[in-house]
Amino acid sequence: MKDMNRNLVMICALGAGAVGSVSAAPKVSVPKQPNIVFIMTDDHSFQTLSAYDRRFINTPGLDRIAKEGITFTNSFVANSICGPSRACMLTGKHSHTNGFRDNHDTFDGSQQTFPKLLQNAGYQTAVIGKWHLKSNPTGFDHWSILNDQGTYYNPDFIDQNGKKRHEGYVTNLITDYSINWMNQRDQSKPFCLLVHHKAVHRIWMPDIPNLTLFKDQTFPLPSNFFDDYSGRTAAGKQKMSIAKDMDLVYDLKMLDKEGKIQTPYRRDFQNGEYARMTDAQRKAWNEVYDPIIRHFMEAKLEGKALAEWKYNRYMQDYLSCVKSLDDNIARLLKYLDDNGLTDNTIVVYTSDQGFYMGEHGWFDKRFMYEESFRTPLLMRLPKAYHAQGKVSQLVQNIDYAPTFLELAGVPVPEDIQGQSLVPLLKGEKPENWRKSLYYHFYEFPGEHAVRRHYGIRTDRYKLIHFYNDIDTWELFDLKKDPSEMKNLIDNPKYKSIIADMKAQLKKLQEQYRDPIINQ
Ligand code: SGN
Ligand code: CA
Repeated sequence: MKDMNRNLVMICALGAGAVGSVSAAPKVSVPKQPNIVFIMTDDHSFQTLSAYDRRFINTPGLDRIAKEGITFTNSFVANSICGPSRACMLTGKHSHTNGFRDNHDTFDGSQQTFPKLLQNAGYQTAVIGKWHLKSNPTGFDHWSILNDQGTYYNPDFIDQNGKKRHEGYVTNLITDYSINWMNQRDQSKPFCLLVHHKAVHRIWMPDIPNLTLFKDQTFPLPSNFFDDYSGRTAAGKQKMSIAKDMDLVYDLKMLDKEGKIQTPYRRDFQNGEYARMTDAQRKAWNEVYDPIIRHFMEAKLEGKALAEWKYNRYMQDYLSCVKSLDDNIARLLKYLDDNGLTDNTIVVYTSDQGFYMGEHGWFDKRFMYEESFRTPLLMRLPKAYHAQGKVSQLVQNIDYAPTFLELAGVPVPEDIQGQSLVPLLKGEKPENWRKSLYYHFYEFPGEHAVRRHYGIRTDRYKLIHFYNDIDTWELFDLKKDPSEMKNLIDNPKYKSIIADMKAQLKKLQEQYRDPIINQ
């Protein structure tokens, strides 16, 4: 574990190219305008990426990025939900500043984004896959995006020519199209390619060859799976419980042909993903799921046994989707190798947020609790940078834009709120690096009923204020209570820490000019 907090990055070379100093010239020179391949997935938890956590699945494709690059061990989002997270990354600004607070908003594509700034600096830019910002992409020479959330099977893609159904499995298709684009790009320019996957978003539909991968496997329940939410009012009001809210047919695909399993979202599965399949896909699907459905019906599970069965079924499908992702990332890395691109391309891997794998009894995200506030972040720089190891400083997804700009030699505009990660990639420990993170989630009323909240996290403590239709505060001591089960807000021993955290929170809200302070 000591290793996890160690900064063992050596990048004497980094200063020579991207950050301006020429004193420590490396043997192999760093590219002045490196290519950038920015891979982002949807809802991929760090618990299911073996560079972070080995309990559930091996992900050699992703681990290769970690092994050959940097693993950020304290990586967080600013607002744990899709569209807002993407808007934070594109702009380097918090949600209240970029204007995209929840998934119902429409992104103002006329504003400054890092792809636009790179494009102006001579980069060829493209985005392929999930976009989910309602307005069409701006700042890209090429875009081919999924329709809204997209679908796993035979998805519709939208580009300048309109919407079209493409036959195949979404993770494979996004990788194919990314490779096709790199093949036909203008080779005289550096490029920035955003490969944005739909996986591992609900409803976790595995690709046909992976359907049986985890079929008979069971997984240890998280220790707080049967959390009663005592002392945490907002947590008790959510609707993202595996036991209560996860739909047997929609989420877990128990579509029995006799129609005995009637659930609120049965039709959504039947008329949605299931209906989109080709006959051959559906036949292969049924061959695997029909016996699972039969066993489930025979078992007549109830109470805790049913909750546990649902958890395992969820894990099986989710992990099978991660497997496709990992295989496709390995394929993309191999393409870079085979085409002489590995030594002049930065590869970044992240997710739009983390996800609950049964912790607190949940699926989904939204909360500022660790599992969804954190997100995986791996960066592989070209070899000449010598950037390898682990970085433990607090970083956030508003930092990616200034990092890409600095690495590309493009001046970082002053209004960007994130901080360039380049000093951390160089192995430095800057004195003035942020000591706390700011978070703000807005989507209430909304699906899963997670209340609006904002908060602050330091390396040790987390303070959250849930507001709107409730008014509750929570304080956690992450060292003593990493699973955030004990709200210390009324504990007199923490009085001065609470006062200090509240003062720091106010400062952050002033620094980032969040209008909430005026309400
Ligand atoms: C969909 C999902 C929700 C999920 C949101 C946001 N429901 O609405 O479970 O929280 O997306 O996810 S579904 O029935 O459509 O699957 S996000 O990653 O796009 O923000
Ligand atoms: Ca997401």
